[in-house]
Amino acid sequence: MPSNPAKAGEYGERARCPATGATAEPASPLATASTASEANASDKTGSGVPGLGENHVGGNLDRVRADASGQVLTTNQGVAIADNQNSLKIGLRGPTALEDFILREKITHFDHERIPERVVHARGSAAHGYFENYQPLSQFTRAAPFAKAGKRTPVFVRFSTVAGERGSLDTARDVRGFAVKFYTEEGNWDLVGNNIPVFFIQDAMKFPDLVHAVKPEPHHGMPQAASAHDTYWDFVSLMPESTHMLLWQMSDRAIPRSYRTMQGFGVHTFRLINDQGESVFCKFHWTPVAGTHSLAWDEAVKIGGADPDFHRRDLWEAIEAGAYPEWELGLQLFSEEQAESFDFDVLDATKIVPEELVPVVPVGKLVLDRNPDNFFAETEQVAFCTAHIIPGIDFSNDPLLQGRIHSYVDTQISRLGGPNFHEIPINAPLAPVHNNQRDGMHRQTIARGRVAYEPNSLGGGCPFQAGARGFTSFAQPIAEDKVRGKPEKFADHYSQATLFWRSQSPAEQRHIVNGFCFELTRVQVPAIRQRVVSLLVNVADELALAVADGLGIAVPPPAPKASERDFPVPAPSPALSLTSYPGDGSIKAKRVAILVADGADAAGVVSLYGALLAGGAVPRLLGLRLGPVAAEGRALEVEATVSALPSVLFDAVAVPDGADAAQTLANAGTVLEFLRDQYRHCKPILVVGAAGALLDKAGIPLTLPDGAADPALVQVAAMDQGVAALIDALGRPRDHARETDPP
Ligand code: HDE
Repeated sequence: MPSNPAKAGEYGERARCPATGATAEPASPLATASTASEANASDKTGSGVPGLGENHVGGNLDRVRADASGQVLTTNQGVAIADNQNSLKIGLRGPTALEDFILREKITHFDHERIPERVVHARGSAAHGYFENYQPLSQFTRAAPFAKAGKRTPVFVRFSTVAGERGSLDTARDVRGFAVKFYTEEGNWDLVGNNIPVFFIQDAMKFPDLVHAVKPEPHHGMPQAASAHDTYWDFVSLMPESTHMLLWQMSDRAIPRSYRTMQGFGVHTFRLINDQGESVFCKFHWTPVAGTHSLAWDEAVKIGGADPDFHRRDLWEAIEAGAYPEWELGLQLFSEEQAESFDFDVLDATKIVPEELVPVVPVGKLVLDRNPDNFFAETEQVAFCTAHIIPGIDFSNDPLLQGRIHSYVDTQISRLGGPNFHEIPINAPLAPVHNNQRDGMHRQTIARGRVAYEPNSLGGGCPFQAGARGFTSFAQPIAEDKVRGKPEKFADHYSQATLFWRSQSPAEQRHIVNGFCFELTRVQVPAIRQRVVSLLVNVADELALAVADGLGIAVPPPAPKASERDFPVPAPSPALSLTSYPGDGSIKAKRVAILVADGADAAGVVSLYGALLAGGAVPRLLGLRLGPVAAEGRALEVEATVSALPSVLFDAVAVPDGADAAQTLANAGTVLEFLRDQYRHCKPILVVGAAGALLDKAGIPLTLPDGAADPALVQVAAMDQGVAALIDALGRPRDHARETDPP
């Protein structure tokens, strides 16, 4: 069928069926119809929610969705293509004719199918979903998503790393972007946040410097997706305001287990404004329902090789499996007077507002329940802009935020090829768009009439101003000198770094020290290492000492402070430790390796497999080779080998009973290494009956280093005694008590 029904009458019978080709007869498009559409449908069944042609975003994507099922191949002009194998030649062995418009169109389009990647946050993954509001917040804001209890607003959310290029690995040590586009009926609101609540710098003026320092060094283009190099540490060591952020970046926050298990933060102080024009300050927090979980550094490095798409795959597969990722949105609301009373400046993005000062109030939840149909059209072309705000929300004067308001719109103009990127379907608001902006590259809208100015009489004065219904900036009185400089409290570079350090568990502190040691060991210039440690002296003596020790240097004198003033360090804040977010105990979408070989206890495997599936986990049978293994009268099918899907790709491992199987597995170095990595990375291990011998062979201690029982090491005589304990351990955060180096 012609793809454009409005033009159907213009096509004759001959256009329907391509001419028989010289080498192969094209299958009848009608004959392929059912198969093709089934293939397409099954592709999406896991998403649970809308199939092709349905869309949460209220239909603005439907208009442009294409489905080739049952359709004939055409050019971009809709001309049916008879032969997609051969170019047009002058004689079978002769040159190709310049007139071959079909070849030229195909190659030309291909030649131009890449767009520039994002200058930062190039590597990312995204999903559709919704935000559901708990209670009306009209006392504080007139923003549409918060208007009613139970109100759902469609969203598109993109997670990203910052430094790596588009094809770089997911598990680099890096900040993660957490950008949410709310398609509200009052226009699009983009909350473009990160998974860390503070930032490296205080003023937008320094952003290009920061990014140039962290990106691959310009002379040789190395390293990729890594901050462990001289230019980065040179810059931050000369920018003491980055110290607080450095502690977060060296912590486990920078190596999340998945996008589903990390927090998100708006970072800056924003304003909420109600119908009366009254304003409160606001900080935005996203807290994952599944809890905050991170990787071990050794694991992150190994995953980089085993599956560079680890986070992308996790997000995609969880949504396909119906284990929809969820976060709760919390707000910290405070008045201007409260802000004045704080020891820090709320306009300084290197500072948090401790939850002990202003509690986080839960106001709604975010659910991601549908994968994009097309990575390029949606995930790549989505344009988040901090300038996209709606009535009821406003900026604060945070100088970092002020610079962002310009940057995001600006960067899309070159990345997406002009000023009409708002018309790209994924960016188009649900709210109607009417203004007098016209033309430009790639304009889609056909604006009717001769009036493109305001005021006008020829167009009846339309489109007209909305007055009080429209966006109104908060009328903040300002009487100040125009200056370049910073407010006094911005000079406090260390008190919150110390607060963060003191709020970490011993294991978290160990990891921070290891993070600094790893990164600074990669730094070649000793003076840079020295300078970083001199910053840490101002944070905590024991931190500076441990890092200096790891680098084999003496602790240097503290870096000079920017202010003589003594900024108090608040009491430790539990909310700053990842241990405060254990999650809901769910095992949904967690991956469990079941190691099998000939002679494995089939009944045990089947019961474990079933219990894991019932809890929403993803069990995989792993062995030394693919195919069936004989297991007490029945065949178990090995789905992958331990070398193809190594230990780091699983959240837990189980080895069922069976003397022969245990013997075979114990003789394989890859299996022992698999178990050691599970142990080293503090993941649950279940061994049943004869499989217990593998622990000894792998050198895995049965108790924790302090002699206590290891709750994540389940050794039982029969499978039915161990399933519940494994599932329980799988639902809990990893217990780092096991961590020994080397194990
Ligand atoms: Fe960004 N940032 N940023 N940033 N940022 C971009 O916009 C910028 C900052 C963040 O998934 C760029 O579309 C400046 C803080 C995310 O598409 C660019 C400054 C936070 C994303 C840009 C900052 C962020 C970006 C590059 C300092 C956390 C990815 C491509 C003044 C609150 C969004 C693009 C996505 C992307 C500029 C600092 C988060 C160049 C100038 C602070 C999550 O416009």
